[in-house]
Amino acid sequence: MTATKDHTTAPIPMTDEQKFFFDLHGWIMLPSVLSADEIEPLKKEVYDGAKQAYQSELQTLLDHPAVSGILSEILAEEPYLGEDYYSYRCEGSFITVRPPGWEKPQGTSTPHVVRPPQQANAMRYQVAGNKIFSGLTRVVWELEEVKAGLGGTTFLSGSHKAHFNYGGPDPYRPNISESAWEDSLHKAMAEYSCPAGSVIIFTESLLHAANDWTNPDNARCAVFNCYNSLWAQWHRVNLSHEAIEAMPPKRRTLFRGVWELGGNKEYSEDNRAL
Ligand SMILES: O=C(O)CCC(=O)C(=O)O
Ligand SMILES: [Fe+2]
Repeated sequence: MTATKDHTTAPIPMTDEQKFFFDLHGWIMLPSVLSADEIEPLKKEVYDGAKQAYQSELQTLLDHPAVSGILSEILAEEPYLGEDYYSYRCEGSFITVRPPGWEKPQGTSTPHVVRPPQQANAMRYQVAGNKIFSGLTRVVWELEEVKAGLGGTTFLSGSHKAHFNYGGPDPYRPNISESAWEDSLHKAMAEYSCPAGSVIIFTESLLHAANDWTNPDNARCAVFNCYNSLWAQWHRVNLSHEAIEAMPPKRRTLFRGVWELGGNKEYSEDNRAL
């Protein structure tokens, strides 16, 4: 697969088992999606300084068949699916390299969400008509091994469906700061171990946190891509028309404008999300 061509492998459908656990926990891990040969050039780009997955080989992760079937399942519905365009949007990407001893930042180390799922809003996780709608959704590509307890992202499984707030002073606050039971919430966070080349997918309605990277054996080298429904946008898209235009046609549709009435299937300079 080269960055200049669209993927030729069809999106891999989400399995019933994946749906069950994504709904139950709010996140799933797909182990060893990439082979060692596939990981190497991606890692090289990251260690050479790439900060986002919009360029070179890294952009092939944006719509990798292992995640595009799942994203269609959890962000789109039948009438909006098509072969030539994606049925969900990409609205952000960042890359992080965390050497052994890297210390967690103030903000994202507090378990947080996009919006607390106890209130109705367009970003939140929902299930209706036997269908998941994940809202703002994150896909993390781990390009180095992650060992549980040594610095991967942690999750409060099930909290994407919590009906009660986190015990803090403000029900609209999108994190657990000042909660009377902050310690027990921290203790309840789930961890994962995974080989290099694995993927984690989570709804941003789930409490999640960044952690100190204490694994002495390797850095954390992770690509964080963010997705949303065709009808909703959270982040400003920080990507030029030229960068999108350089992508193959189907991949470009990840960046089209946020509207649907009458059909919105192609990307163009005047039909892009800003
Ligand atoms: O840095 C991390 O491990 C967590 C990042 C995060 O909060 C997010 O992707 O929304
Ligand atoms: Fe986050």
